[in-house]
Amino acid sequence: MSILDIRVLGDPVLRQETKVVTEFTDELQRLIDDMFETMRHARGIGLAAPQVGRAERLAVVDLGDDPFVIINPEVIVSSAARVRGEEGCLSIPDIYGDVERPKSVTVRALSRHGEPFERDASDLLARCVQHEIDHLHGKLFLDYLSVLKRTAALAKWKLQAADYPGYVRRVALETPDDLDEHGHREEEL
Ligand code: K2U
Ligand code: ZN
Repeated sequence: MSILDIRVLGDPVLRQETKVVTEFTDELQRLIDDMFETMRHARGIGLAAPQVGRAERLAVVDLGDDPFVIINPEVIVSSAARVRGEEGCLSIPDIYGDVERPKSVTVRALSRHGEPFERDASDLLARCVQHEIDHLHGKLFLDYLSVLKRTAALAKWKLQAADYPGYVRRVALETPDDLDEHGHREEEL
């Protein structure tokens, strides 16, 4: 498995529509495994294929105890109840904003082996799957912010965009939070 580079704001791939997955090849399985490893290294709980520069309509999700893949996902039920919550994005590091979304959703998707399933989600899991499905249609959480908040977020992003030449975030070179600068885990000290 590999840790992939993450594409950041400004890369056109994040604004493109993805392609429906029709073939469940060994290469697709490798991409899925690499996306899980990349998401975990970047301390995320979700990751969509465009974020690693791929056009497949798929995302991986893992809040910590139940990893799953959503391929060609659609939200088929949304609750009338909506909640606001803070969101960030692995493709827009260090930028956060409040987004209002349905509190609960039902998602219809294919598994990594092409089997159809439906899954209910609420709270953080619902927010995550909606955030990932947005990625598959070129939508980012910034798009939900007020003009004022989005302008402020983009101004802040411009100050740090130079850290990501070519709109690439080299996740493999990043030190996970629980390692010190020597690569030792805190409890090893
Ligand atoms: O798609 C991504 O960029 C990963 C997102 C998914 C997400 C965004 C907002 C709310 C929930 C999930 C995050 O950057 S993953 C980072 C994270 C970790 C714990 C809780 C919330 C966000
Ligand atoms: Zn994101």
